[in-house]
Amino acid sequence: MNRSMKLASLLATVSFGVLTASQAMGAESLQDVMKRRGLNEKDVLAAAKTYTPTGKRDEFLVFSSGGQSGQVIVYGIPSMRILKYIGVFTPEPWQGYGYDDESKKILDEGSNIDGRQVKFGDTHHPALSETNGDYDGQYLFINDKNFPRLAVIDLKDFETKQIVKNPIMMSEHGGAFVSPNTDYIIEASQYAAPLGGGFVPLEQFNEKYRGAVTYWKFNREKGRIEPENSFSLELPPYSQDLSDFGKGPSDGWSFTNSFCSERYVGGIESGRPPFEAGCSAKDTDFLHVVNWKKGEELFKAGKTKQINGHAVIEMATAIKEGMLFLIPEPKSPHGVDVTPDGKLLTVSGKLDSHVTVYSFEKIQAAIKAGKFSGKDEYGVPIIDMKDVIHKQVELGLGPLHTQYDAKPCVAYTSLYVDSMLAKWDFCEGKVIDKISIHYNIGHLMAMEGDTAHPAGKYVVALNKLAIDRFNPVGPLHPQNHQLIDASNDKMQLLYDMPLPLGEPHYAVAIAADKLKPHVRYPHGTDSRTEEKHPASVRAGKERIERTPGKVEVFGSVIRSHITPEIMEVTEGDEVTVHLTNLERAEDETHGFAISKHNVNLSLEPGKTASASFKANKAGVYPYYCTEFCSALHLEMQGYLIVQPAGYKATDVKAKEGVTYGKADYDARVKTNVETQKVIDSVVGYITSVNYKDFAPVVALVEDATDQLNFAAGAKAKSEDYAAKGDFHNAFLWAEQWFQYQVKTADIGLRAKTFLEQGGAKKVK
Ligand code: CUK
Ligand code: CUA
Repeated sequence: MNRSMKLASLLATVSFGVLTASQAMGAESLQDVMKRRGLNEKDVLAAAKTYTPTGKRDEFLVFSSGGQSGQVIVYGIPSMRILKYIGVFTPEPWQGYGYDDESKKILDEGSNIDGRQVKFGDTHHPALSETNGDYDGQYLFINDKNFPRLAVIDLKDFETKQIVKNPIMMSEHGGAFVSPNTDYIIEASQYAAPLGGGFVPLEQFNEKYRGAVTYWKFNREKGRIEPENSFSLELPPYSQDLSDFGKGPSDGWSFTNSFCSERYVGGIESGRPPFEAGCSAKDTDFLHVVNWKKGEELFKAGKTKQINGHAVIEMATAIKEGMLFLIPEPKSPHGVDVTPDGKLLTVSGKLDSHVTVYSFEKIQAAIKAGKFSGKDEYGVPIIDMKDVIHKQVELGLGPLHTQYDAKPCVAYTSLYVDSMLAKWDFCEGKVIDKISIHYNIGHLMAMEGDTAHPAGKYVVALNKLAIDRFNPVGPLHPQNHQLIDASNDKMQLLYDMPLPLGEPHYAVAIAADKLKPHVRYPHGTDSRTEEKHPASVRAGKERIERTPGKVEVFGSVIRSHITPEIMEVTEGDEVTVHLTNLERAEDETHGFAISKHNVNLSLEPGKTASASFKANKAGVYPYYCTEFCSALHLEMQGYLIVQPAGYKATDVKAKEGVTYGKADYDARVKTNVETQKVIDSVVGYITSVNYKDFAPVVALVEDATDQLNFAAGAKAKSEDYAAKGDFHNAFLWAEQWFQYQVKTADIGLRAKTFLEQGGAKKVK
């Protein structure tokens, strides 16, 4: 813009009265903005702590449960910017999850519950894989409370790779939690039921209903759970709740708390008090203390009972072998969290104002001495609470969950009823600070706060209700994640983030530099098996194979066309379309959707995905790329032609809208030759500097070289046609030659900018 144009546009704005005089001058001061938006100094400080300028990245990544959406939400800290929704127990159309054949296999099988395709998941607790008790950035696990399932997400590409269904539970809650080296992932039942399913009358609750914990064996090399190497432990019909694995000195043990050890069976409809009264009557419930290493031995020795083909250690065996103990815990407990050093466990009672800190050493001493206060009705030894308490600390009303700080002895506990978050010292047993959060905090999340080496700095309050925090969007409100600066003893509230996807129970935060996800897949990858896709193709090898009643398309996508562009099938054919994205450029994803066929693929660079469908209705169905991938994205199109049975093709040639001649061809070639000069100058610059020291540029150069080779191919075809005097086709191929040049130039310029901004040095 020159000065007079600038002036004119300014005048135009001012005359509409939108801006004040000082803004029209173009420079609002910080004071002006504070005044205009009603911000005080504290607000501005909070903003400065979270605001993340363009191009800057977050220090931590959060994986939050997506609650009833059945998905996982990924966001950054401190910016609180949402980066991804990972489809887990429900379809996620953008990623093609639940639409392409490869992911359908995982989701459909994992959602087939007793012959019914279930369409939601109640995701609760995400868990990151650990090595020696610390996050390693490799895998994420998440459980589903409603259908007893557990999913494995690979953090190489943030995709769901496996869903395992719990073979014996009817509901669960206390998962997913991983052992310090991710050998096992725990899943604990919630509401007691007959193990393995089936009908048993409620009158037999005490005798026949049971709880359980499942120890899912994880094979890290394969990145998959091995159901055949997993086992469960039968537990009394108390409502088991959350769990945690021991670490360090407590490695080999796991802990699961419970509520409703009253074993109340309800019956409000027949005039009895409701569950809420019957399940909270006693002053204490039971913390289950399990020697899972012993359990593993028993499982390997075959001392188990098979239920639905799954090995279960019976309670009687566990008691006899000394692998199961109970400790009373006050009152309606929720959450058991092992300290980073593995020496202590914190348990909170929802109806108690204390947190109780148990000493693992004292627990072991009591077990060794055989010092028990008695047995429960099922014969499980009960350890006396006062023998094993390290400290009881009064924190406030409704304590729920605890996470740990980088500073030794410092913990954070959510106070649901008080709507506060407490920072406290569990060694000394004293409160350091309390901060009001907006409302009804459930879980909380400190950075790597459940590992052996928490990172401190921030805490997020996962509030159950948002109430009046955000602009109203109807009776159903979003949930509210509140970011708190916890780097000092005194905590400071920084930011409210609405999460509108379901009730996010729990979240885990990992240092961003521990994650090393792929930028692209190796050519032709089936992302769900992580192997070479048998139907992947290289450029130029695209084909259509036909057998009676079946059509299989082996196609490709690349800026800006789909090969093939015409797919002719016959009504009634079973059709499978496999598409490989031939791109290597970062973020060059193409989509693929066919009109009216519920086909939607996401094809990230290198990926091969497939869509199978029956061509059940004769007609003409446009297909197209669903990602705005390039200037000619809208032209990335084709037709699925479904011919009626018995249709005979005519030999009349299709008449196109425009015919081109020699003058068109010559003009096109002239432009192409000039374009090539621009490309050459960009290439000249790139090769004159140390571009090989910049990995992303090397990838871009590979990509540009590809496109340039395609350009050379198109140029050759165009010259062939011109030699034959067919200037119509010669022009069209020259046009395609130009399209490839444009893509080359686009990539080349991206590389050049990267080099210039990255401080590349001359080498020749
Ligand atoms: S839970 Cu404790 S607040 Cu982990 Cu299901 Cu929701
Ligand atoms: Cu590919 Cu749009």
